[in-house]
Amino acid sequence: MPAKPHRTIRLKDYKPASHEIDSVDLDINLEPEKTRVTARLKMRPNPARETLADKLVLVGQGLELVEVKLSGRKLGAKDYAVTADSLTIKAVPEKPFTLEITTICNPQANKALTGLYRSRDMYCTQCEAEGFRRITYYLDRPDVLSIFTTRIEADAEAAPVLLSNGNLVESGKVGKTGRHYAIWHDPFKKPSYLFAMVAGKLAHIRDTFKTMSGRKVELRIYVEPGKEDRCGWAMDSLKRSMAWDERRWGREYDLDIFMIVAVSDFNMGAMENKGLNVFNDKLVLASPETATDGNFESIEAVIGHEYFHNWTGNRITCRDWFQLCLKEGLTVFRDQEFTADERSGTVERIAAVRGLRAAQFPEDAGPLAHPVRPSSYIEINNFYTATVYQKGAEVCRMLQTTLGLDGFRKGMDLYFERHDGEATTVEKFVACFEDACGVDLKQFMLWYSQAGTPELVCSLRYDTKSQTAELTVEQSLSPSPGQPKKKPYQIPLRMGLIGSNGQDIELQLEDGSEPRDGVIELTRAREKIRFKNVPSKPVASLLRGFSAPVNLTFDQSVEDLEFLMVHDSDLYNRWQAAQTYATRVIINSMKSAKATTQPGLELAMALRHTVSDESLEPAYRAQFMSLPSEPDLARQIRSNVDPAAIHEARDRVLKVVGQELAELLQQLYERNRAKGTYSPDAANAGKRSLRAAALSLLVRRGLPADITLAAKHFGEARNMTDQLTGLGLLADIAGPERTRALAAFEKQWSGDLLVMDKWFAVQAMSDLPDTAEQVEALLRHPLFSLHNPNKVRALIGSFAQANQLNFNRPDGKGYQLVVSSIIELDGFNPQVAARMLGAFRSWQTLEPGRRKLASKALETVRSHPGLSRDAYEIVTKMIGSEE
Ligand code: 0A1
Ligand code: ZN
Repeated sequence: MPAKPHRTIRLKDYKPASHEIDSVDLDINLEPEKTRVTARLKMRPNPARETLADKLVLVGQGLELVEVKLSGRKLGAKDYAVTADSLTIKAVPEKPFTLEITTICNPQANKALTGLYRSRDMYCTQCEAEGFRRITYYLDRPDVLSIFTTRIEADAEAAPVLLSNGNLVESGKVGKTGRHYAIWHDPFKKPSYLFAMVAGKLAHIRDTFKTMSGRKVELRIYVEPGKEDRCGWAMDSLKRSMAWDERRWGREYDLDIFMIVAVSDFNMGAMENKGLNVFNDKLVLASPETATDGNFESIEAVIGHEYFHNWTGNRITCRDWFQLCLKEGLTVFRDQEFTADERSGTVERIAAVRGLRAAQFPEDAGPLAHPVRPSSYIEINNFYTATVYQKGAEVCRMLQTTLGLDGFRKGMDLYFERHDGEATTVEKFVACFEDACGVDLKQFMLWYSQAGTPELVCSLRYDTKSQTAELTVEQSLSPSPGQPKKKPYQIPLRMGLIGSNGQDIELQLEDGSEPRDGVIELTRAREKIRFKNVPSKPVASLLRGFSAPVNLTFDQSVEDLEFLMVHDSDLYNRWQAAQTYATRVIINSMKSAKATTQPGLELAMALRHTVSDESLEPAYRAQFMSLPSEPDLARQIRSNVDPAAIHEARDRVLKVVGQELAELLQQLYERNRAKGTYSPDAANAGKRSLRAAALSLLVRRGLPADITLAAKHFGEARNMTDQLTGLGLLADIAGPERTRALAAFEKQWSGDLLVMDKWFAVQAMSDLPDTAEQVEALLRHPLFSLHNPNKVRALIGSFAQANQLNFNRPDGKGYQLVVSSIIELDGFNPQVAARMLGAFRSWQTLEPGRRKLASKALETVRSHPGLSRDAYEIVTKMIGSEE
């Protein structure tokens, strides 16, 4: 029997809270197994309430209730009712009152890593989305904003550092008890999900930042003692984030101190708690020896992301969890713009689109599809998705593309002005752009309510006589769960027409007007756009910069693609043309594996021009050479997917490309050697990535010399980027070099758990045939632990989500392995378990044999007794139940 159904929460049922909370005084008395929390809440009926305010229902979970006082009077057992997840005070006055609640919780036993828990010896909290209710009974919802004052008391030796949101107002010893305390006050109203508290033995580095109005802000990064020397990059990223938010959006920091704490056990990447960001340590700690260029870049992006939340999320928060994209989509958009400005705009755009296509497109095409603003959920933690985050960011980007940079900025300024200090909605956000720019965005709102990736089918006709080019665009949208019929979107299509000389032709519409920045606004299911004064047959470059999150079908000849790869003034679309070309070659070679003996020859020639163009950034050329991934190809094939056939065909083509370009690749490899000491900046990282891309294609040839070169790259590496590049390549090649390299890496890094995550991941991603067995063995490795989410993601996540070949092994071994780990994990950490289940999101696109095995594996999960609400929601949607 399936697990019992759980309650569905719906957007349309939103009702304001019964009460407001003017202030919260928390007194947290830390003990590993019995932490006593007293919450003093100053409350009053909410003027916006739709129900009577004569009783009060608070939520709470896993709490032991000690005492409740209403305006100073201790309540008797008959005055309140306690259930597994609530505390109801049966009668409260319909005027301001004080409620004092004392509860006990057990941080040591909290393995779900939400609420108050312990990571190693540290105490820390994670309250988004609904963790605060595990600390005390409360109106734990984002539209209840309050002023928090937090007193923390703990053993002075076990927890010398005591932190919470806001500014420190007092600290001292508690008599002669060996305990001490600190009192923090946050002057900004906030919802409970932004509350945080950290206590433990922590070291810190510090710096200061002078804001644009001249205020001095103290900056601190707290880490496990001994790790201080790995915090420099995070601090540098923080200061650049603060400066960028001022420069680009006019947004200044508002407290006297900004703190970041790195913790080892964390369900997600990081958390934007007001003035006290808590981070997964892998997104803080970096040194050249222990972190890759990719890690450095993620640290910069996530430090930026959490910092930018201070305005988009904290100062202006969400009315309810359905509005999650209001803070997340917007903040991802902001962090992407930050990366683009700090590094290279095109390279960032390519990376963002790769990420979107890899994570969000499959979500949108499968059983977990949901709109950027979902209309229902069972467990909100399941909605921290690629759709809410990444597609949500694309929606903001489209607004910017449609309104222009200045128009978008005006709308943002109005949003900050109108809604500062509020919990608001997507409608109110979009209204700011309508009002600031005098436009109607009604149709645009569909991007928030319809799921699925639109299909754009385009064709171009040229008429020599009238010198006109006519572009026909049809948009369509397939049904998705709960949405059988869809309406056409407003889509900003950025485009160009390129003349035979390789130059862009000035776009002139029929009425003589010129589209701004080459952007055409599509609004109908089918439309024709005519361009006049086009002197000769042009080549069209459509969806420049990926101006909308759609699938584009445009029947272009190989010659046109080759032309675009060389001439398109839009570098993003040059890259896209190469991807489209390569996809076509690989898929064709699958269809006629025998007929084409050398698939990829022409592709190699076409790549050569751009790859060897020294005027282009190395990082861009590296992206240009990174041909479509196996999941990229599976997405194009769409149904009856055979991952092994894809792997084989891709391998075959890449081998030819490696052989054909060998001389050029060797040159690139030699000439881009970094000189001097390691620097993580974009230019140096770009060189390393170009060398890595060249080496990876060379190794495809499978020659003994290539394997020696990969082993040498590994052995001579002076930084983690090069070391891991070498190890990753060797991990796919059975033989003594592989064994030696893995053993050497383990020996060198077994004392560093973060670095060991890379060792687990590299093996889990191997395409060797016994990878599933290796992963199974690694689950028993002494350094592996299901209790550490980073380890779970490194081993199980990498295998299930980044190893299409072996996860989908035709005998079902991959599925079984993953499912049994997920079931065990679900017993104590449902959030991470449910996330891992996402690996099955495309199971229905597989060929029948694998589909059957995947379905069986999912059934095993569904029928597991005691399945969490988190996993239940995902698995039932995935299978398509009666729900
Ligand atoms: N708001 C965070 C994401 C986040 C969500 C839930 C968490 O707890 C399980 C933790 C972090 C962000 O966007 O960075
Ligand atoms: Zn965020």
